[in-house]
Amino acid sequence: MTAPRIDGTRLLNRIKRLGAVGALPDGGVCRLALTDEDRTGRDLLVIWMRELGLEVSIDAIGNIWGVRAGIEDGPPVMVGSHVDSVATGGLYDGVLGVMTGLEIAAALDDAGTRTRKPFAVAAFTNEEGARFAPDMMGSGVHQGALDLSEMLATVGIDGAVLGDELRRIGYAGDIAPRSLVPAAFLELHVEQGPVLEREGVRIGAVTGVQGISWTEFTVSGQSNHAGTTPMAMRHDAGLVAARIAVEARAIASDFGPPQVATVGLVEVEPGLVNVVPQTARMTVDLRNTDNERLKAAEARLREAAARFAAEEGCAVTARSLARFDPVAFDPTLVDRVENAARQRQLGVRRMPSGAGHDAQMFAPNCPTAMVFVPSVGGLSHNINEHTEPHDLVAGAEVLLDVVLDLLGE
Ligand code: HGY
Ligand code: MN
Ligand code: MN
Ligand code: MN
Repeated sequence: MTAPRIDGTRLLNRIKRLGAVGALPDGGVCRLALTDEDRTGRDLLVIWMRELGLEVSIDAIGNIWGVRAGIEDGPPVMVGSHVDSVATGGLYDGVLGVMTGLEIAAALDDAGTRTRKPFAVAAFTNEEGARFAPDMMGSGVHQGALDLSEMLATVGIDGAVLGDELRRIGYAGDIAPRSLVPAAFLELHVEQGPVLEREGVRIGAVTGVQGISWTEFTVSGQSNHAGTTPMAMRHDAGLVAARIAVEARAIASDFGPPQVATVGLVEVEPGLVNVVPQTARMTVDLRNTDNERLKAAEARLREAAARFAAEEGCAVTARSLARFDPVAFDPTLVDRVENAARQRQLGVRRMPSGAGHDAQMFAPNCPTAMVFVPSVGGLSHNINEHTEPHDLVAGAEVLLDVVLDLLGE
């Protein structure tokens, strides 16, 4: 009996094949949640799961998981992530975690290994939140952090209703949320930041995920002639949006790391060169590992937005698109990730995650941990996202080692 081992070529081939779905002309992918490209990626995943003999389930928000039976019944050890992407996505964000789950199932089969516990591989709906906010939506519903009917009614940036899109692509399953709490949940993911590469460390033993706050501001002013309207008579919604953006940046510099602030979207109407903007819509993404600091940042931003609007004679509304508290992973499981890396003579360091992940939705309900591998140049949510093949495989091997221990217990 040989021990299960990762077949790096097979893993990299699956990543490559999924990367052809929604491929962009200059590299990278666009598989926005519940689009045709996402459906094609999902279909390929289900084919692979079935080829591996996994028992496939699809729940009411389209989460997909495949289970490999164990000697005993009961909750599986689950490995998961996502296959949807942002519009300028890379090949590895989310995909690495799901493909590694398939690879672990294949490695178990190759070795003829029967495990005490069942093993599950999962892909969660709309982890990115780019088309339909909030992010980590599928895993949030799966684990009870988000309400199914509320999420099904979500309207996307293109006006589509999430539930309609789910039915349209054929992934409206009938399994209710919270149908499965795994024995443990693990996610392998590219770091998406510069830390591991900068320090020359191969593996990140992720200790948790920082708090996330997404707010949409809508400013209403008055369109007017750009040439004839004195500055004191204007109600310039565009100016208010610009001041909010500058304030977001000031918050990040005043609070200092790890506080970050991102203005990802700014739209002004009518958006014409000679018309004072009537309305402006923008999003601000604030994150911090410390929840109290994040709340202070949110309060400062909303107070400033109201003040800027009042000074300009405009109205402003703020709508929360996502709000997740910081999450800590199971320290003993983080230890296992660290030890597994060391056993393989891989440099490893503990670190929080700057990005949100499906794993954070499992952390309150079962032992959860994540493994990071370096992102070249710290790039992600960018078509040039890259992780060296040997690092992708090393991450998968560390995950395999941790999962094998858990499957046998
Ligand atoms: O926004 C995030 O951190 C994740 O990529 N959804
Ligand atoms: Mn991701
Ligand atoms: Mn992402
Ligand atoms: Mn993730």
